[in-house]
Amino acid sequence: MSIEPWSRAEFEQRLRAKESGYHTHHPFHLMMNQGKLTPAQIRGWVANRFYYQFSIPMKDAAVLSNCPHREVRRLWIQRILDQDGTDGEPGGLEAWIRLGEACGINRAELTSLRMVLPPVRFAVDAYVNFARTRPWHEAACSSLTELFAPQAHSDRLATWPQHYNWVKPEGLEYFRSRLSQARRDVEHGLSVTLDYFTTRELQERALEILQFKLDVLWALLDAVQAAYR
Ligand code: AHQ
Repeated sequence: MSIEPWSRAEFEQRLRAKESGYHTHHPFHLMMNQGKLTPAQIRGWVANRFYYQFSIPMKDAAVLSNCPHREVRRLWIQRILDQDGTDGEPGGLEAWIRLGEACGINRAELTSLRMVLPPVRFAVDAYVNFARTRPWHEAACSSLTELFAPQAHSDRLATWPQHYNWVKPEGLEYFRSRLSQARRDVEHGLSVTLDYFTTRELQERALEILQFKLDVLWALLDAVQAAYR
């Protein structure tokens, strides 16, 4: 006997309820918001998160390469432009490199990826490989942790100037840029997820996928916290 699918509204609610496992609740992130991190810990976080940011455009290109629907690709491709930049715009990766410079990490050191910890590489590569090997709508669903990202960015914008005033203020530009970009991305990602995960079994799978991605983000902070005591 097949179980009835959740309504669209209930399915969305259950996706949003996964916020309780988001990395803003990780001890390292709580210490960040409370101003308890040392410069070395902030720099360790920036250098390791750079590997995540660096990998996002390749993840999104993997989604595009697996997606046969023009109307989805023409929206999804904007994510790559946001990060890699266009003629007029330096893009998110450049903004993250400038965050590194604002924290005292030089461009060559950050982009060399020499500071990236093995577990961080492992977690981020798992995310990129997920997008390469799973159907495109599963990879789209996995980006929905960004439902909760605007809160993370606004927390940083609210607390870093006060707690980490040694970081040059222009370095925070990346967080500002994501407030609107993340909201627009999740609007598309959510509508795709609600449209394509339509049976109860698929809806349960979507929650599993979201948990996988929450684990990627959580594992990244576990590694940074362990390495930068
Ligand atoms: O800066 C972030 C970003 O560009 C993305 C893309 C998106 C995805 O496709 O998985 N996820 C994501 C995230 C970004 N910043 C993280 C943060 O805490 O600053 C949050 C992260 C996410 O929620 O997945």
